[in-house]
Amino acid sequence: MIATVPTEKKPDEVPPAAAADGEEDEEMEEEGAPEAQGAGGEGKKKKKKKKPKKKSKLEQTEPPTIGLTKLFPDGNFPEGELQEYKDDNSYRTNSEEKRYDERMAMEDPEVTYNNIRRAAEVHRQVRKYARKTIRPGMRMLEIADLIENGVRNLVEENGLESGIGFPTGLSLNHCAAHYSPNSGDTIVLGEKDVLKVDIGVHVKGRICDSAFTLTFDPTYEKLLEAVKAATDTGVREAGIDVRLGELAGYIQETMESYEVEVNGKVLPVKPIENLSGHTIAPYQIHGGKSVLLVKNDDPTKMEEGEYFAIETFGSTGRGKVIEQGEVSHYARKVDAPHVPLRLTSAKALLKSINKNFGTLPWCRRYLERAGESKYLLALNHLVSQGIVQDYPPLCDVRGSMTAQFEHTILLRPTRKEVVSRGDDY
Ligand code: 57R
Ligand code: CO
Repeated sequence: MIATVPTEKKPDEVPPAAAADGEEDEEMEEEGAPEAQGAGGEGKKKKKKKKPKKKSKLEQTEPPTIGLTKLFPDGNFPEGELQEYKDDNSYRTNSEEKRYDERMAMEDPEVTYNNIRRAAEVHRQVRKYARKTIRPGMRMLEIADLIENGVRNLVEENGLESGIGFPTGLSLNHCAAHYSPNSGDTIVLGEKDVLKVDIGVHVKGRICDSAFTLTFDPTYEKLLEAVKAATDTGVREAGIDVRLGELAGYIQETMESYEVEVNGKVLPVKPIENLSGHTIAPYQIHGGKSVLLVKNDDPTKMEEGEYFAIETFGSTGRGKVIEQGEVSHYARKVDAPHVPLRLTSAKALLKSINKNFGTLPWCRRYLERAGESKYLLALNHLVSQGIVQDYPPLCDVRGSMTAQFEHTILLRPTRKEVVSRGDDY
């Protein structure tokens, strides 16, 4: 048998597998036949109606259930929105050295951007379903479940490797942050409510922290517009070597350029002075740097390689929040003191917290889901011993309305990547 270099592929040489799904045949048939029979087309065989190409691409279901590693089998997840650095960091865009650093980053499992991108794609797909499904009349517990089931399915929850990044924030009206329903919560979403949906997704501790605001009547549309614009200003003006106090000034300027007319009364939109964006570190939602929303003299600079949650909060009230209501949000302190625990139940609870959450934030429902019950005494003991931090809901004055929009950005060596950007916000 003389080995010849094959000239052109003869039909029966298609690898057996492909033939099976008839996809190829379709092609072949399509391609071959008509042309072959001379351009004149005499005796032209009637063109068989091409049945629609069976889309091989797996589509996400509704509600979302398919793990994203199934939808992105090559493990490469979509890059976010790219924004170039300005001024004396604009050289980075085409810097060979910085491009090299990024290639190295992508090869390093600790630094690769693929983890945050996978978390961000989960975030986009879950919020897409949430935005079209959340409606007045639904219980807050129901809304929390639909979001958390989506996140757990799509991120293919696997202990501390991948899962929910922090408690689903569903703060309403004058409450701006850190409210999530506890078991037994009976609150129902109302027609006139302004709902902040703050969702966290993590892959190997890289947390995608992004939030949006929903309202079901036009009264506060302008408030949402103001806060969305302020967050986009923060995202646009963020960059390597940018000082946090200055960035806060740009955010404040945009926010205060808006006003809202409510029942004929014109109200200024105020940035909430004691809330902030923040750096995000592996398994740590607050990495230590805060991006406040009112101009200040914080000279701290943003640095290459940092992850920032750029979030702004606007209010028609005092523009200041206080801790109010029942606590749902908790997190073990990163630098928790190693104090001897007298309460054995507290020792056991801490063991469960370390196993299930480590330093990732959690809420009471997640503790119950991990099998804990009658834990409140032990939990309050861990809080009083300074081992666990409690995060009560943060609210402006009753009657005021607050809104939030948030994106996670990555300060890559060559450019800024808004990893959580979507076609919705
Ligand atoms: O992002 C326990 C969580 N965060 C979830 C998120 O800003 C966070 O207080 C923390 O679950 C814990 C704030 N800034 C002062 C430091 C000036 C709040 C508001 C936004 C939020 C929810 C946040 C804040 N602090 N940490 C992240
Ligand atoms: Co945040």
